[in-house]
Amino acid sequence: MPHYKLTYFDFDGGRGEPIRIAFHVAGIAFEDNRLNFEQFNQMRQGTTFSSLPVLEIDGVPVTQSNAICRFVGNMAGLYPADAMQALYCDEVLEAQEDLAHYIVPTFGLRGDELRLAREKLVDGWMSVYLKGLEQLLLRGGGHYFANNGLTMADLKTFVTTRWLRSGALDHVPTDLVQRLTPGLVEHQERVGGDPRVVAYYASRR
Ligand SMILES: N[C@@H](CCC(=O)N[C@@H](CS)C(=O)NCC(=O)O)C(=O)O
Repeated sequence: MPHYKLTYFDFDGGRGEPIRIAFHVAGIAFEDNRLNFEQFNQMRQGTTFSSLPVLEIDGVPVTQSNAICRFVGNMAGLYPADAMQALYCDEVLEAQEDLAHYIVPTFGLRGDELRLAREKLVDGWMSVYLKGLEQLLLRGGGHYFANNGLTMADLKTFVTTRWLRSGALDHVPTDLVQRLTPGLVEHQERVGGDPRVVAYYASRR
């Protein structure tokens, strides 16, 4: 078995979290290398694209969280073998990358500038992507996005909606997801209650 080392920020969210859950579901041991921002700044020049996550496989680094999701998802039985279902899964993964690119520029803002940017985001792209994701969930049957079961698409969306509902993002109302897309709240609860996901978080305690 190769040595897997996943380097990401030290919080239970973001682009690294679905990968950590999938490793646990796969039953594959991995080195969970969690960094704070100072540690990241010291090592960022050594990463391929000056960003995280980075998965090292026997010391060879690989980047791009969705590519890593597919790789680990395959090993965990969380990535569809059927090409059409894989397409549905990928669509959800990539949509959330788009959404992240709208959210990230607001991180450096403060005060009124932050409030205005976040309000625009909430009424604009965040609403567009949440509603779109709910549509994709309905296309998949309403419970899961693809393959009639848990896939990486569900794990990534679970991490995103949990974050949006947590209050961690100033000026993003914690009831936004519930108001706009109640199906995504039910989905978050469904995924969070999946025994495989429950077992992962139990292993973190
Ligand atoms: N497309 C890349 C994006 C990676 C990315 O932007 N990662 C963020 C953290 S989630 C990062 O390292 N940001 C550091 C920075 O912007 O300084 C992926 O999906 O892995």
